[in-house]
Amino acid sequence: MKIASARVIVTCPGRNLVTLKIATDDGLHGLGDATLNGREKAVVAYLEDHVIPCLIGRDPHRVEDIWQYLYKGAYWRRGPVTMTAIAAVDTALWDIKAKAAGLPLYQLLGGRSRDAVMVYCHANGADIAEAVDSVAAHMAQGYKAIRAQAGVPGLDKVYGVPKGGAPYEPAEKGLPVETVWSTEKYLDHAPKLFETLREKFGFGLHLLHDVHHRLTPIEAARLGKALEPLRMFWLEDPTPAENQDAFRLIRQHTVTPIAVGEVFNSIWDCKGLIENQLIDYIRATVVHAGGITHLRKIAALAEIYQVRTGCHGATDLSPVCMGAALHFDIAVPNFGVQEHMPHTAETDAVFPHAYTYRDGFMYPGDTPGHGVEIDEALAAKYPYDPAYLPVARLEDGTLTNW
Ligand code: GCO
Ligand code: MG
Repeated sequence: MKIASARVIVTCPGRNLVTLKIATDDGLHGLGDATLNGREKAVVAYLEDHVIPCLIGRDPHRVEDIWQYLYKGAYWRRGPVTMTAIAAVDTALWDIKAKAAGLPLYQLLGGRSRDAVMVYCHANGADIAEAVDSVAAHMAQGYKAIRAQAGVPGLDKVYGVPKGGAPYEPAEKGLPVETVWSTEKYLDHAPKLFETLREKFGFGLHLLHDVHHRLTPIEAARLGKALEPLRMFWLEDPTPAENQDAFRLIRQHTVTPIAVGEVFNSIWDCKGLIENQLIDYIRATVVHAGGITHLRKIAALAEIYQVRTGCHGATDLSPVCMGAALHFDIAVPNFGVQEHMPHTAETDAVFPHAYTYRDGFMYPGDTPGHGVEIDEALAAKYPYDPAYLPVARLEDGTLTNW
């Protein structure tokens, strides 16, 4: 079997999504997600100009060799654009391999380690009362793990909290929107949300919270300590992780579990955090961390340090990534939880899929491959529409982490 062709498909059924489709001379095809939120066209060019010409004629079964070829062969290693492009190829090749075998992808990854994949959803509100209602509504849908975010008094726009009750979507049309951030206003308010949630709903529910890289290590330590009695499932991205040692300070002060890694793209980004047991959950996922091939290596490293997986699964990761992630999740021994932000109905129609949600859990399905396809005619009806993540400034105008 040989790779006969490969194409990049860009579609915007509510948000921009990039898909790589690889076809073989045997008539099989595989799909890989190549979406890098706000930088979509960079990955499109990387794939079209530099990767696809090198793929034609290769044996698609040689998944590891092609991964090494694209990683080592570029000389310029790592980085989100490169690793997203490699991930797209890798996911499409695993899809082809599993289809050729007539098996769901998880069977090629060692088979199921569990019956179902626990997922967490997003609950949010303009204030604590609204966030409480949103948590109640998600509990009614069966979710066992819920991420809660609430507006902060004195701040107009807060990460994770949409305006007007719409589902949260991080990217906005047009050039980047500027938002204002105040750590002082947030830091005293955040514990109140979780105190209220525990008072209302007790401790039988997993609660998660995303700090979205906003705090310094000592501020993060303070928040972790304040949240300790509320027994969080995790506190996510408490501080930026370029300097992995920053997490030592957080760890010295709190036993609140820490989750990091949605922006990571290689094992080198998380090596120190895992080996020094500075985190509890690693959030790298298929599309931004080099595909199934590389993510398995990250998970294997994490396993020996009792760090569990918690794959990123926001709406900017397409259904193709979600499908592949669910096969990974159900197979990997040290699975923790999977993020689930449901896509719009338009997106689900463009990407028919075998995966399903039921009562707090997701199931990858048993279709050969990763179980996600693309309706190209429908995809063509939604042309690319530039959108960006917001930027954040402090109240004095200083640019800060969004
Ligand atoms: C999450 C993330 C997202 C990101 C988004 C960026 O935990 O789901 O933080 O909301 O901000 O995926 O593209
Ligand atoms: Mg996050």
